[in-house]
Amino acid sequence: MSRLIVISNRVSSPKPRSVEGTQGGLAVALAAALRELRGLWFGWSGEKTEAFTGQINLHREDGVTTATIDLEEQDVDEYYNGYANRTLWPLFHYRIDLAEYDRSFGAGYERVNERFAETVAPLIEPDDLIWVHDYHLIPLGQQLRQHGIRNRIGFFLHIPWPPHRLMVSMPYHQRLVRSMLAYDLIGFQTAEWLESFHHYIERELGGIVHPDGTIELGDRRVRTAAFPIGIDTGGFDAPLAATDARNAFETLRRSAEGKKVIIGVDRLDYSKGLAERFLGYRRFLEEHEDWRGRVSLLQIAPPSRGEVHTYEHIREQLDELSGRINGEFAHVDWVPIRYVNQGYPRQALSGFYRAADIGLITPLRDGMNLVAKEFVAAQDPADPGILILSRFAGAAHQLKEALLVNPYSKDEISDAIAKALDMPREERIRRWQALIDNVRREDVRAWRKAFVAALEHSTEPALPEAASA
Ligand code: ADQ
Repeated sequence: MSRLIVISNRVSSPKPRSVEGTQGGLAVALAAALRELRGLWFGWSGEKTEAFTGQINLHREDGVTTATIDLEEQDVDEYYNGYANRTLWPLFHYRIDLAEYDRSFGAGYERVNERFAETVAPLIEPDDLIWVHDYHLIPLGQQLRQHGIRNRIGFFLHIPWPPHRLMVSMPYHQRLVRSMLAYDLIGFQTAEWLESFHHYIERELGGIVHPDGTIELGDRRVRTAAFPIGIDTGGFDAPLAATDARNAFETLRRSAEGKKVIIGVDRLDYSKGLAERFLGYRRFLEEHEDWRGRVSLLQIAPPSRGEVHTYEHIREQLDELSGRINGEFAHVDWVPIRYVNQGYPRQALSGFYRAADIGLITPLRDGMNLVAKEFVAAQDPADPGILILSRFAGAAHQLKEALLVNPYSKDEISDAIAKALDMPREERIRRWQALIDNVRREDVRAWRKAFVAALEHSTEPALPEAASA
């Protein structure tokens, strides 16, 4: 059986399931895939070093080998804080107003990708399958090829792919996209991002997109497809079985004192639509006086990417906005918004989800959004809460029985909250049943199995012409 080599920007230690604690669903899923396929997980340790040495720190735990490297401060500034998070992240989330173009970012990005390639190449054996993850490492496949790697290499993009007309606003966009032709398989979260990628290939590069998703450009043929990522439902669908989850559930229910609870859980990021969400909730309080004092919003949002200044700005904006809304509506015995800048272990989150009546997940743009699926998985089947979900999250393509809203519209958010609060139990159960069926069926295991199987079969894709010849 082939070995699987997973390469991502950061590597987290694959702890045994019992102590998975704060690990995200993705880390858990990748660790499981690596365990099954005797794998290796390569990436940045998160540590900085004075001068890059390419020294690999190997660590073996629970059947998975992790191999990490340290990066120089300049690498982190230009590659991670720069090109990845100040150029690609905003552009790919349709925020060209926030995208920064700086020659040094592009150079740092290519340098670090090259450092990844030269360091990991000697670890690769001829039969290995290689799976590269996300926007930090788009050109890595090409650089691995330059190091003589002939293995099957797949790439999965966790975030949206922008529409063609936005993509071309980035300097050197062709150079970046052409580098992707070195992969054998390119995966996206949804058919929508896949379609945007196809448009770019056809309109910008003059390539051909075949009905089976194979793209053809010059002598390159690359398979492309949508592989919607799911969650590991195991940790979420019996939330009250674990002590931490039960404590979290009871703490939230007790502090709610019989009031309805709306919950939002997001990394503090402008793509998550937090300001718009607060304003939508404010509109609800304005229009529904009878609900004042009977409902509260718990927003959990741990800060991320603190070294990028737009993230300081969004933080200030949300502090100000939550304070203003609370000042406007609060009574001595009621605060409308509880805004918490802290991360919680997965089990505690599952208890919070279970204790909530509404999950309010309204990103302005999101590759998938795992929180929406975690919220669904954690509900009580006999008395489930309602998911209000942005139509611009990748998850909206699957979770159609949620109340889908335009996250830019205060009125739609307000109306959806009112509808969810008044929804009869039978309708909540009917909607939840459809949602949980999808969350269980298209879970993280199904995602990685589908991707790895497609990668295994990706050599010499059968083109329609070839098939009929
Ligand atoms: P993110 O933008 O980070 O992921 P999301 O999909 O919601 O967004 O995943 C976040 C993960 O972090 C979830 O598992 C969640 O439980 C956890 N998390 C969030 N807030 C937390 C908190 N306060 N405490 C603890 N944990 C918290 C990117 C893309 C998404 C895509 C994923 C996976 O932006 O669109 O769904 O990758 O592909």
